[in-house]
Amino acid sequence: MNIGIVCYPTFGGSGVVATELGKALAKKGHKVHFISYSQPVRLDYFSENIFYHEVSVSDYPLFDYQPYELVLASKLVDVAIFENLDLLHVHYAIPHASAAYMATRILTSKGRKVPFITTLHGTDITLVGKDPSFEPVITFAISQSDAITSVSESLKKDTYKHFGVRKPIHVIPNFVCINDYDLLYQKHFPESIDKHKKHFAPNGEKILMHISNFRKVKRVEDVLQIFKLVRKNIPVKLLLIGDGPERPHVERLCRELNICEDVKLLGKIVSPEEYILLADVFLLPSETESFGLAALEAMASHVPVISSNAGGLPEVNANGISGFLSNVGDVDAMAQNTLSVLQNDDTLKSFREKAYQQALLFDINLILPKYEQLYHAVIGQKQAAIHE
Ligand code: GMT
Repeated sequence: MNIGIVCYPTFGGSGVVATELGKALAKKGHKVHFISYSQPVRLDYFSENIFYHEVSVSDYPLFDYQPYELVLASKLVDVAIFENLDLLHVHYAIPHASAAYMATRILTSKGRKVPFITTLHGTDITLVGKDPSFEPVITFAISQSDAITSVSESLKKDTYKHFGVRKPIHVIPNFVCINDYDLLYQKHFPESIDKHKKHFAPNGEKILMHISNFRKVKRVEDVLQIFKLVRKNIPVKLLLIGDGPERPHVERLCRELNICEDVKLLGKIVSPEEYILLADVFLLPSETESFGLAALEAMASHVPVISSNAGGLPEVNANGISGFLSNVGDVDAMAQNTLSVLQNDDTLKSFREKAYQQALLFDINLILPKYEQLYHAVIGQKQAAIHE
């Protein structure tokens, strides 16, 4: 197949999933055209099957706001015709679904039928999309998609609840390439992991880790509160990876809680996988989380997860198995759970193994065929419609 993938190129989970999906499709022989306003951060290599088309928006002085969506729609038309695309797969509804809708209608007017699939990732539904300033357009564009997917049952439910969408939504969970994680683990375990752990935890302290975009919804302040409670009981260090609007607040709170000497903010890291290997426990106390890709990446790295039970997290983190779930904001329970995972080496080892086993359920080899099947179905439907 010849597939156009539209995504955000940044560190966010939707861009990561879209890029990893495209790379895996290309490995299976499909031609994959990434279309975005800059090269996706995880698009770290090119092959004969991978192409990148940049959407560049000119800076006309007339506009206070540059019309990115229109430029994207025009680019989609251009790439679809020139590259003879079989379908478009857009990740994150805003504004990708409406741009794809417009592009496919323009293509129809030119006698080309190109279906589009919208994958809902989370905040496009739970936060931004619900906003009345977007809602009518989002509802319409999602409903006009030839197929809709969501990354969890929870997000599917939220979409039906908040939007007037009537079409079926296919749940296709996010994934990791277990083989890549295995290779990395085998390369570093145990010598190199121990060596690098010493860098951050010189006296054998346990390492807690959190990775996010430091937005309010991630409740990074809860991470600090959990850490403080755990630190009262056992020697620990906290590594924070990522950056975003909450960072100054997080830095202030570190000082207020008097924990700065044991907390390290590492900022944005393009490939955090090597760092995750250093963690003993991964913390994700989010307010809402449609899936929690970061939690899955931790589990694939043999790291148990202490998380909230928001959104799709219970579909990813198996309570009492790969880690523990607690109500949003219950930092006492999350600290207790962290301590119970870390209570002794055998318990930690067992949680590590079970976290990894749970991650195997989300291996790309199990998930990729679900997308391929959907692509075939959607292309087939479109062709049948042409011949009617
Ligand atoms: O986590 C974020 O805020 C980024 C956001 C995105 O769209 O890039 O993540 C969402 O999509 C990820 C990939 O499907 C999911 O793993 C995250 O759970 C989801 N974030 C939220 O729902 C808050």
